[in-house]
Amino acid sequence: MRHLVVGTAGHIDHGKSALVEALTGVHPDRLAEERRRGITIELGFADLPLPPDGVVGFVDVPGHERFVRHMVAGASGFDAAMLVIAADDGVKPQTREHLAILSLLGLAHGFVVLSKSDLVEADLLDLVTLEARELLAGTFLENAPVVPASARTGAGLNDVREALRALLVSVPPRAASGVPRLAIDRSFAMRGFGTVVTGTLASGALHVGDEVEILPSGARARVRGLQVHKHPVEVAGGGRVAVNLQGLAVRQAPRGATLTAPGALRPTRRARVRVSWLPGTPDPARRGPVRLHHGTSEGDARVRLLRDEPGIAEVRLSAPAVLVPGDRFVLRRPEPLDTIGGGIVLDAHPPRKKVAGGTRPAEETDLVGARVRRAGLAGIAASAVATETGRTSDEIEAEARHLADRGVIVRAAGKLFDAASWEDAGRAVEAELARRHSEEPLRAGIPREAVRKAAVPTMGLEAFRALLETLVLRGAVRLAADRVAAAGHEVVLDPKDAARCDALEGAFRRAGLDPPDAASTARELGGAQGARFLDLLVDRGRLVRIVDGRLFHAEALESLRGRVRAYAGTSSTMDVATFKDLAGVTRRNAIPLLEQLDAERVTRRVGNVREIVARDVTP
Ligand SMILES: Nc1nc2c(ncn2[C@@H]2O[C@H](COP(=O)(O)OP(=O)(O)O)[C@@H](O)[C@H]2O)c(=O)[nH]1
Ligand SMILES: [Mg+2]
Repeated sequence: MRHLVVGTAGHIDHGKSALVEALTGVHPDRLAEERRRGITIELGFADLPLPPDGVVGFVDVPGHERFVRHMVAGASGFDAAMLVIAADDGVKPQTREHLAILSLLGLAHGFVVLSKSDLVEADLLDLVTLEARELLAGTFLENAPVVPASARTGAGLNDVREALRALLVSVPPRAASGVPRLAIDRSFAMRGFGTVVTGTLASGALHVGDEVEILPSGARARVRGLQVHKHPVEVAGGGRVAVNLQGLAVRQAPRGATLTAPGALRPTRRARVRVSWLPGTPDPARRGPVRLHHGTSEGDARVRLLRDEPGIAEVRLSAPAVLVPGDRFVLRRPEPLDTIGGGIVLDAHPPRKKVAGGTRPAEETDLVGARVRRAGLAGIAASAVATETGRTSDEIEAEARHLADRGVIVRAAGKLFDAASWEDAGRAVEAELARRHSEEPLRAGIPREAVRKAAVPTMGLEAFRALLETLVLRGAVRLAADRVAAAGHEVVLDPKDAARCDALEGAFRRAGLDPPDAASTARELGGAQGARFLDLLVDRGRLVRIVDGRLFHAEALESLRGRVRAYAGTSSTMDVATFKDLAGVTRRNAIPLLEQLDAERVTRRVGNVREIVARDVTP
């Protein structure tokens, strides 16, 4: 069944609470003090079933100027508004202020009641209707019905009900998709049940049994029970919701806090916003300290207008708030107390500095793309984009796929990268390789980590590996072990150097598993460039540096592996003495060679023996 949250609005004593009572039979003033003084202080709640179309849940707000903040807290959860203007009193300050607040909060639906119609003659009613129309011109209520009614005589109440019914069938339901978000407007302990919080579910859905998080505190709890407009449900996807929380004290879930899914959102103290001021707001008030009302929370804030971007500002909050792009807020000044403006959140986690290259951070239309651009070569996980933008990881993943298909972003190593930055990174790697190759023409390959640090230091190891793989696929680079080289790079030796290099290799080949001391052999056979030739032989895979740092000829090691694998036909394990005989090496060489085979996962050490892991398939 359709549930619609309709909030009252209007000046004090204009008959809002009386109208709600006349319609629902429930007096919305809950507090003893409210009844004694005859004024509404807190939000009141009452339901009006309108079968077969659904239920209207009224949120009755106080009209007194001192309690406007309670009105703002309630208004953030309205689906539609019922603006009440007393026919015998006309438009008054809080009529205007409430209408301004509803407009700033982006409300789009509602109607007007000219209340206490029993107190005026027809011609006066016409006059007030004119006054109301003038007030509504240019607002979201411009074309809304204006309905005269009397809570006292009941005149016009049917018209009010029909206006409500029209809203019930026409106002689009809130998105049950996305991150569940409920701004808590009441929290209390219920005997035998524990903590109950209420509010309007702005997006997403809640299920009985869900784990939830209260922000900004981060306290966790479990949903024990749910009610929508006072009816127990298993799943709530909009409307006024009461949530019974298990494992949480009332004070841990106060009004103003946000109930959401664990880890789905991140509180912030800074936001980039589009701000609009109510007419007549003086400049100092715009700059001065303000109260920022958002959802059911409020706090001190400062607004810094950005000189080169009209209408855009950065707000700094004195305490963390749960803001999400697209959220509306209201700004009030403390002295004299008044609503001065409001706006819409563009980016709840803006960068500290302007991004080099002048790309604007997070425009409303391109939240994912902008965040990915900003992340640069560090990349950003879809889950991080989700918590900063208030959307689910699934939604971000879907958009990322879409952007990747269009070639705007690149998905690699579990992160999202800006395609242009990714291309730049590839070019930086190629440029670095070209530079290193020309500096050290005798080196067949450059250690990957050295290339990463020089070319793309902000890129993570895994992303860099992925980048190299794309460059390999493009035929731009070649990989060998932990080295990388430009695809076109060849080490060209003159005949004399080639002979020296061959001699050096020959010495290691002949020595087999008892290799000579590398440094002195290199000097002896390779001359001044000897060390370079050794590197070259390693790069070319002719020599292999084993775990203890010594160099062996690759063929000697390969034949050793073959012998070990073949031995697996005799026994699956092998002790050091057996290995010594098998390899024909001294004990001094046996231990490091075994450790090398362990590292290569040819063997595995189990106590004092080796298990042969990599066995010949055919004996
Ligand atoms: N004559 C008349 N008095 C009304 C009507 N509605 C409310 N009142 C009176 O107006 C006063 C203020 O009403 P209330 O509902 O508390 O106003 P609120 O501050 O807007 O909630 C009360 O004394 C009501 O009895 C009405 O339709 N006709
Ligand atoms: Mg009232």
